[in-house]
Amino acid sequence: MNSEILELREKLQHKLSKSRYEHSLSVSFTCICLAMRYEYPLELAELAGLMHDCAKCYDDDGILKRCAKHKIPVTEGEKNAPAVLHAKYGAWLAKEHYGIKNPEILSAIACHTTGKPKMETLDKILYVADFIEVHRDKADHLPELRKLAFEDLDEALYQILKGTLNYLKRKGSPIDPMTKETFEYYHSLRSLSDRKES
Ligand code: DGI
Ligand code: FE
Ligand code: FE
Repeated sequence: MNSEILELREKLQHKLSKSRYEHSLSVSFTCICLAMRYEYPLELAELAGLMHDCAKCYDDDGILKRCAKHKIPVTEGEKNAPAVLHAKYGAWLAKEHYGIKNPEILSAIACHTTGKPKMETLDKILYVADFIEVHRDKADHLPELRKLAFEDLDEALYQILKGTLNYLKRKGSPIDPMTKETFEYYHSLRSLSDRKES
């Protein structure tokens, strides 16, 4: 077995809470399954899943401060919805602290919370895996979404984006414009592509 992944698991286990570490492992395994289905390199998917929440050892304020310290640009939208920033800061941490160099992995970590227009395969795999992993139990329609993820990755991505935006609106949470932009991009793609109404 690849020793890099074992070493990273050990490091993360010491940094993250027990439940966050378990979530990271589950996302990692779910990424592997989706990578098998969508013919993406398994070990890259495994690593992206493992590392995606590596910044969750800090709270939102701690992340904002660290972004300032390391001169990582933070948008107004991110300042207003700092919960999304662990993704961008996580990509920085994965590169600078954990030595991950692969740009596809870093991209997937960076956009795993808001998504972004024109996502690549690993971006989509991680975004979807984060939502459907085995210990997630709060979202609606999880059984259907889990099945859909293995039938049509783009449609699963779209449904998760739609559900997330509705959830944030219902809760009155601040929405990062990137979350909306991603939804609108995939909404228009879907309208162009075919028959789907809902
Ligand atoms: O870190 P996780 O909890 O595993 O998952 P995540 O990184 O996808 O974060 C999930 C939360 O992020 C979920 O409750 C929805 C929220 N989120 C996504 N886009 C936005 C957002 N929260 C706010 N406030 N604004 C957003 O634009
Ligand atoms: Fe996250
Ligand atoms: Fe996560």
